Amino acid sequence: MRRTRLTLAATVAALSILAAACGGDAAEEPAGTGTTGGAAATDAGAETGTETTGAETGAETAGTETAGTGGDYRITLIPGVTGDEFYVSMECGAREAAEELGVELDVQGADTFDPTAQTPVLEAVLADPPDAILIAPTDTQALQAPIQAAVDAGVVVVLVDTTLDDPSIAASAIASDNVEGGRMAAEALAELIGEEGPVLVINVNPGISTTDQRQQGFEGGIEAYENITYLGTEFSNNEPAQAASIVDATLAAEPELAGIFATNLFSAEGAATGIRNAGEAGADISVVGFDAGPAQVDQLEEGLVQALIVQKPLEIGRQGVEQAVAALNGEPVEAEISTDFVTATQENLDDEEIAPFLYRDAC
Ligand code: T6T
Repeated sequence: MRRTRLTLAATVAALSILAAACGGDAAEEPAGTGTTGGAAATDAGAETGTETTGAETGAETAGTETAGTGGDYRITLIPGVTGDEFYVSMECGAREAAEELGVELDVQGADTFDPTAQTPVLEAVLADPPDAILIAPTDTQALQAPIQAAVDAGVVVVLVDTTLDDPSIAASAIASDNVEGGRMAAEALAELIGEEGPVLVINVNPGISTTDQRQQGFEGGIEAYENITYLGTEFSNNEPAQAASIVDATLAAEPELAGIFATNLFSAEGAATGIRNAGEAGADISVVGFDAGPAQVDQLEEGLVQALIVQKPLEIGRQGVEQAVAALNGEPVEAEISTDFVTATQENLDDEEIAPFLYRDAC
């Protein structure tokens, strides 16, 4: 099968400069031990640096304890879904910060990325309210009222990864610059396909802030290429099998398909499976995926995917705990923190600027 080999060196260099301009890109050294089991609380260490941009907004004075660092605070992390290596890596960063600051961290999550599954998890957590929660809301609207209930119960809320229609109820919101990530994906895909041909986006579901923004950034970026036809966006419901079927159906209708941007880990894994299943018919299609779970890295090595836009979930988790503790201590917090990306290709996977950011399946 012929795969479009990577010619992304120039793009990666340009994007690195851009990323540096947008918030720095110093090397971080994650390393950890222990276990992570989705909703199970575990102790683990992880090293990650913190280079982010954000607007400092003065003190939030939630919480009543006056500990020097972490006091006896209890913090619960509620990821978008359990078993997703993006959130596992976020947990690792949160655990490291919790250990350093001397706070107790518990992780509770639903096993599907779905507001109807996540809301009862949040409600159960609030039955015995912790001092703070870090939460990745699975829908910008549906989680607004349940999270407001947490705030009303006196819990400090920090949004991690995804956000709400009105994030002002949270002490802090920490996320990748997802519009920029989508734009980076458009640029990488355009280069891979020689700036011409039909391209498709495989997204998760509408209403998720992160992936909506990636789609938006991609659409904004791709319209600059007059010989690229944007076929639109299909939704995978976070199911790899559904993403693979989308590739199959699109190829049947559009055999000249040149490229795919898949906006998250499961969509990208499924897109790559779809390409593999297509055999020769998929041989010339380039795929740019978001995230960097172990299976995605394998697919990159196999040549089914040509580039991965890699987030920094360890950093998001670490900063989430730091901001929560600052808020609980009545110290200044940053209302919004934006983290950057690296772009992984077959050629640079082992580089020290890339390898530390690949996601973990355990802390
Ligand atoms: O891409 C991440 C996360 O940023 C997004 O909000 C949901 O999907 C992932 O967890 C990957 O599966």
